[in-house]
Order: sequence, then C-alpha cells, then structure tokens
Amino acid sequence: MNFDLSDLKNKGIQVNALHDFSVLHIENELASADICLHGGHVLSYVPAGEKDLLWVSRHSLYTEGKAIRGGIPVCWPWFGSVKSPAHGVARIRNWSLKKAASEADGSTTVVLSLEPAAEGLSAELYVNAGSSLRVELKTVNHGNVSATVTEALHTYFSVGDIEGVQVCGLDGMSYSDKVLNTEAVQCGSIVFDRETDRVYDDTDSVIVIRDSVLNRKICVERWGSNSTIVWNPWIEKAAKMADFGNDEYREMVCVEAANAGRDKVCLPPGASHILGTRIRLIG
Ligand code: TA6
Repeated sequence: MNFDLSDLKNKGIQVNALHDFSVLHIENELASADICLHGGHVLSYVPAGEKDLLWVSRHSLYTEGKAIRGGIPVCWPWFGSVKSPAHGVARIRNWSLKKAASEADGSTTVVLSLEPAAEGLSAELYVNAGSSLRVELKTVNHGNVSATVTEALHTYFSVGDIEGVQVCGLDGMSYSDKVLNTEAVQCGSIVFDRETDRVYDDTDSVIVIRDSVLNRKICVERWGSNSTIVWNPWIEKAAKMADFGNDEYREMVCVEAANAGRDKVCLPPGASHILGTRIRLIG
C-alpha cells in the first residue's frame, strides 16, 4: 500500500492484518469500521456505544480468490451466476487505497479503487463511517463501446434471531422469488420462516430492519439502485455452505442495494454510474 502510515494514523486509520489481508481500521468519536483491501470489503460498522450492525461468519475463509462471507461484498461487474465467478470479480480482487480523510463532521472517509477491472471498466468504492455508514460504488466506462453492468452492495446485517426480524418498507412491491421461481407482490413486512431469496423491483423507499431480539431498528437507504435483494439461506442452504455455520442463518439477514436481473446499468463510453447505500441505527 503506497500510503504514509503516520498520515493515516493522524486521520484515525490504522492498518491491521487479517490472515494475509490488510484491513483499514477506522476509529473516530462517532463509530469504528473495518474495510479489507481484499474485495474492497467492509467488514464491520460499529456506531459509538452500540453493537456491530454488520455480520461476518465465524467460518469465513480469508484466502485469495475467495469472497469473505459477511460484511458488504461488492458484487460487480455482474450479479449472480450469469458468469463465473458468481457475483463478479470485484469481491475476490485486491483493491488499493486511493484517498483517506477525516471529515469536519467527525466521520472518516476512505476511497478504494479497482483498476483496471474488467472490459474497460474501473470501479471506485467510497466508504464514510460516522453517525451512519455510507458506501458508494462508482463504475466508469473507459472503453470505446457501451458496457452493461449488474451489481450489488450485498450487505449482511447482524440480527438477534432471524425469527424476530421484520424487514419493512417493501409493502406492495413486486418481486422475483428465487426459491419458488415465481413472481409475487409483497404484502406487508417481510418475516422469515424459510429460505428467502427475493429480488424486488424497487423504488427509492426507505427500508427498516426491525429486530425484536436486539431491540433495535436499522434504516437502509439506497440510491442508483433499481433492485433490492432480501436473502436468508435458512437451514438447508446454510448447511451446504462451507464458509457458513449451520446455525448462523439465525444471526443474519441480507438487504442489498442492487441493479440485478432485469435492472441492468448500460454505460455508454465515458459514462459513469453510482450505486449507494446508507445504513444507520434509528432506535
Ligand atoms: O443475494 C442473494 C444471493 O444471490 C443468493 O442467491 C445466494 O447465492 C447469495 O447471493 C450468496 O451468494 P454467494 O456467491 O456469496 O454464496
């Protein structure tokens, strides 16, 4: 990393090792956060005096070529298994630190870049940790032909027990149910009693994750996102994943800002696009 460690320290950032990976540890009066350069992967966001809002599996692998299980995987420049590797290359590639700053509001910003990424595209990840966590994924098409991108900030949220969770804010929204392979319309809040894997054709609605066990509400905002994905693997799928503990499905829920499925981002030469999410405790 071509950064002056003392300069980073003056900005409240230290560089820690996680197995063979480098992790930027942000500490300010408002929050702490960890961002791994492998995958451009936000691993934790802890508002001052609170518990981590993000979840990482105790069985995650930390090896080259593998995505860390949990936190906020960057799925890019494709989402899903339309091509190999599933969910694209960004979450298994090493990103470099481009900028670090402590902001006037007491928050801390880091900007990571992935260049050249794929097919004339580059990606930058902007992470700001303070009274909220803001993450933005900027795609630029440097090529001389149009490019199509699907993407997700695949956020794993920490919950007390999935059966005590409601995901609110998608009432009336149509969605593709990837478990049943059907199309449906959301009726009320999402509750969990089975494998849940849904791609909602989105609005810019604010989503609230209500956790009755941890007695907290997490607000999730998205922009530049036409899809919202809600996922919990439940028992059978969790048992099939080597980097996921059999009972860990109870501790997490994914609510993802995305452009997936039908919601492709078409970028003419020279164009750019930003996918963003903001996460904060609201009670
Ligand atoms: O976002 C939901 C999803 O697409 C699920 O279908 C499931 O595959 C999940 O992502 C995790 O994918 P991964 O490749 O990280 O195991």
